[in-house]
Amino acid sequence: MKSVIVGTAGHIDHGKTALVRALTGIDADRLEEEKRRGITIDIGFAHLELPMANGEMLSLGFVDVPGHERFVRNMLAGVGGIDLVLLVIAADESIKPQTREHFDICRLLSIQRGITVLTKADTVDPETLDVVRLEVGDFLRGSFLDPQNSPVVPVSSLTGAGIEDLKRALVQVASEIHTRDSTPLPRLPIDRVFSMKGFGTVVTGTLVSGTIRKEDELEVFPSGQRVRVRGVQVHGQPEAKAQAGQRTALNIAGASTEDLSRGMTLAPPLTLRSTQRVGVSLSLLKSARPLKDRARVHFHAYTSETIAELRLYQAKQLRPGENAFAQLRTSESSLLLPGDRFIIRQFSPVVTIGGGVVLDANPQPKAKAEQVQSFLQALASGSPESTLKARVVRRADRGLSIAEAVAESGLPANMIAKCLSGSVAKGEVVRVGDRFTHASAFESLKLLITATLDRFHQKNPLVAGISRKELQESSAAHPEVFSAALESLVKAQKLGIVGEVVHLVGRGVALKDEEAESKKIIERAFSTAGLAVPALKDVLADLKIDRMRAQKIVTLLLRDKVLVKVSEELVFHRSALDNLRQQLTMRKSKSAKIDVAQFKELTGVSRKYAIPLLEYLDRERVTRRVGDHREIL
Ligand SMILES: Nc1nc2c(ncn2[C@@H]2O[C@H](COP(=O)(O)OP(=O)(O)OP(=O)(O)O)[C@@H](O)[C@H]2O)c(=O)[nH]1
Ligand SMILES: [Mg+2]
Repeated sequence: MKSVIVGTAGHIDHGKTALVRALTGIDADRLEEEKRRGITIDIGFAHLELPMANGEMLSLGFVDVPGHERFVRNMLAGVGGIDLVLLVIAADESIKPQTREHFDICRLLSIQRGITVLTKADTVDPETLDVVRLEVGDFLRGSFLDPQNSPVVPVSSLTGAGIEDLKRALVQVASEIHTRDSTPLPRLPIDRVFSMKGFGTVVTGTLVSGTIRKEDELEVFPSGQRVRVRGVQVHGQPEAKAQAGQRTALNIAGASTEDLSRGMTLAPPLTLRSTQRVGVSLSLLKSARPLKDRARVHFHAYTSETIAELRLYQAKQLRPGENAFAQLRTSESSLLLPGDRFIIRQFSPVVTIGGGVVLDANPQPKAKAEQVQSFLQALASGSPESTLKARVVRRADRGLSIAEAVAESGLPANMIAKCLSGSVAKGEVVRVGDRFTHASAFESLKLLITATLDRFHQKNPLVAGISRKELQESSAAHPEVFSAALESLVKAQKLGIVGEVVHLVGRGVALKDEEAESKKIIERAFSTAGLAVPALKDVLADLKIDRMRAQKIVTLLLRDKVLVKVSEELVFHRSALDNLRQQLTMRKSKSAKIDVAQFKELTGVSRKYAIPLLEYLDRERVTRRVGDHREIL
């Protein structure tokens, strides 16, 4: 059975509740105070089944809203999930302030279809009714309720005149509405919470997407509490499941009425995230005052309501009638997903000033304004495929996992893989396990890896390569994406991996056996010599390898500070110099002064070594020359 949610809209006392009763036989004013005062305060509900032209039944769920200007926020809680609006205008009063405001809200929420109902037709003569028709026609021209494409039906809820015409119009318009897709993740914005004897906690709402079944586990957003669905009711009847577009009541286990309230949302556990920042496309009404960057506004989405601060990307203010991409920072978290419509109202005095659509509920920290704007542009104009691709591009070499894509888009996991499969096949997107990376980011990562290796090899000609871990830490890439990039470079024979060490092919060749052995010989010759070092050329002359290769090894030992050059001719082992420093520090406790003779005596070296060593120590600021002796510092 096709289910459509019908909402009323219109000025106070124009006959919305009376109309719903004339259609359904149900009084949607359920509160005692409403009955006493004869006005609607909070949203009320009713339902009706009508046969369609094809013989199938049509299920209509009604959300009746209050017209009083003080209760617009309650109206907003009801209007969020509706498919079709009945714009109620009393024939004896015509267009009034909340006619305009409710109509603006419907347009801003992008409600696609509706019927204009001229109520209280019994109270005016035919000429007056014609005048009202003309006025209303002018008012609605060019909108989704333009009388050229959408019915205008005069009725009297008192006499019943026109009610059958209205039912026919409802069937006609409702049958043209696309059935909501019940496959995406279910989301139920809560509009009422109460406790029922023998049942416990009950929540109601319009199921805006997906399907909820008995025994489903759900998460409460933003509190994070887990609940279980004990029972499902649709229009007061127990059902095995509720589907998108149905007024739904759930009997809940795991939460009390105090834990839950209007504005919270029920959705599958561990898949989505609440947010306090959303990238949006925002429209300001022509009737609004200019809205400055950083202005505070009331933010309404589905049944939730919070305060938000506006962040504009380009201008300092948004002028009446303008649209812009912007970020809204809400004071409270709520569950919002791309495609969700919202309304903003002026902070004070509170009037509706604009609204729009959520494009991105996961703004990335520190993103540049221009990048964000072009990203939002791509989201605003794209299909699920292209918007997902834009999300992949945004994540660069961090990649976008399926779980992240689900949380960002609200699409179920199987849809994500399906949407991206075309791009993967074309090579535009690289899939690594459960993660997607745009091909250009993947190529850049490979370039970054080879450039890092190239720099490393240049600086370290005698080192085999860079450790895989160190190389990975030099990039921000996701480890899985990084590994895939390495693998791809290995496959392309650009680089090699030996154990944990990565090198560019043809570079960073490890020391050959005889070179490694020679390195050891040189090192040993100097470490055993202490300060009485041999001449470097003598040590090298004894090696089995040629002079060029021997010189390479010395360069390496000097670079790694195993050997230290004290003068053109003299090279010492680091350990010998460390010992010397220690000796001097110990001597300092006796006397801070030392001359060349005393130095020779202390170290046992000849004058040929003593002078260069003392000059080296001066340079190292271990000693300072004062006249013909040194001061130990
Ligand atoms: N004569 C006549 N009176 C009507 C008609 N429809 C509603 N009324 C009367 O108008 C008054 C207001 O009707 P409601 O249906 O409560 O108006 P409403 O639009 O729901 O008002 P709010 O919910 O407070 O915004 C009631 O006294 C109704 O009996 C109608 O078609 N003809
Ligand atoms: Mg009412």
